[in-house]
Amino acid sequence: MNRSAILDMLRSRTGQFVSGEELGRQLNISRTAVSKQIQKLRQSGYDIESTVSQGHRLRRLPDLLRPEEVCPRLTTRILGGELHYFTEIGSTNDEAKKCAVAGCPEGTLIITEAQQGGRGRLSRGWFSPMGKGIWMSAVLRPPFPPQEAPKCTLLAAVALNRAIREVTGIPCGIKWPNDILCNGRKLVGILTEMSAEMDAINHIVIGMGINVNIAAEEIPPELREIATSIQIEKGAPVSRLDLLVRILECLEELYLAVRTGGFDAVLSAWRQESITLGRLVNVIAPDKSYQGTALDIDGDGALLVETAQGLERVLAGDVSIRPA
Ligand code: BT5
Repeated sequence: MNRSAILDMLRSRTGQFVSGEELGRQLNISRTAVSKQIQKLRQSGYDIESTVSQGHRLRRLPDLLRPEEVCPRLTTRILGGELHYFTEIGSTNDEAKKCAVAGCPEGTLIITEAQQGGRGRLSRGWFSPMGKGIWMSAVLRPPFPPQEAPKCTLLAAVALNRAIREVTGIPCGIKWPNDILCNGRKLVGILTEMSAEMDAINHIVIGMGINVNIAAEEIPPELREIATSIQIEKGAPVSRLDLLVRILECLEELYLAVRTGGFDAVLSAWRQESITLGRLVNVIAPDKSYQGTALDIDGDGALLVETAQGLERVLAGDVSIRPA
């Protein structure tokens, strides 16, 4: 309480000193109590300078995804109604699943600055360095049947692609089913997980990993050929906060549209923003591997691939685009 009030006062005069006495007077607490809270703010990543003679000043507005920064900027009704923030965590999807089972409201978000055990599909790892990306998961409780769930990945991909293009201007596109690529390298990964009964969804967790301000040399050697970041593609860092806010707006807008009108609009937007359709692809499906031309997605979101042996319908698997 005191901490966020202190932060508000420093923020409203960013770059200027505010004396400990003034802060204490406004909040009716001692200067020692003020210093303690300032210390905690500093530990959580705020760049605050303190001097004995002048007091405290926030040097610059931080690019942290803390609730104090995010919530005042949100215009969404559902997403972010509850926001759980971590400096570091194993995996935001694991935390989101725990919250969902414990009954958290729809739209709950888990956001972290870093993940120790970030996950991709099939327990692959997800590189999630501190303060350099957006690593988050959203809990949804959609009214549609479990068979529709895989299309939530397509929905998230359209929302993410749209927001990234708008905020950064970089030429990214969607690769079926869960990647956003830029110049052939992966910028975003999406991991959708579900808990359901035969005919109803308990909850869906959509995990999103967006490489934002990672420099080329910070990408681990084993990912250098396949991964990229917005900073690398744009040639300059971008505000994670601005991007996060726009992503949540796009995601909620599409989700509300799907709840009332079904997935058709998402599927056609996906087709337009896809970089998979019309391309030669290698498919590694759970039961076999083959090559062919990606023709379309069907009403279930499955990828339709024309092969020498006929039409294949891909519901799960890895699809790589072959160089033109
Ligand atoms: C994905 O899996 O692309 C889904 C990634 C989802 C990550 C988010 S972060 C927030 C939430 N919490 C989690 O624990 N997960 C979600 P898949 O298609 O299986 O791709 C995984 C592969 O991508 C790895 O095996 C690596 O080759 C590569 N990879 C790992 N980290 C990467 C990164 N930061 N950028 C690009 N590629 C990466």
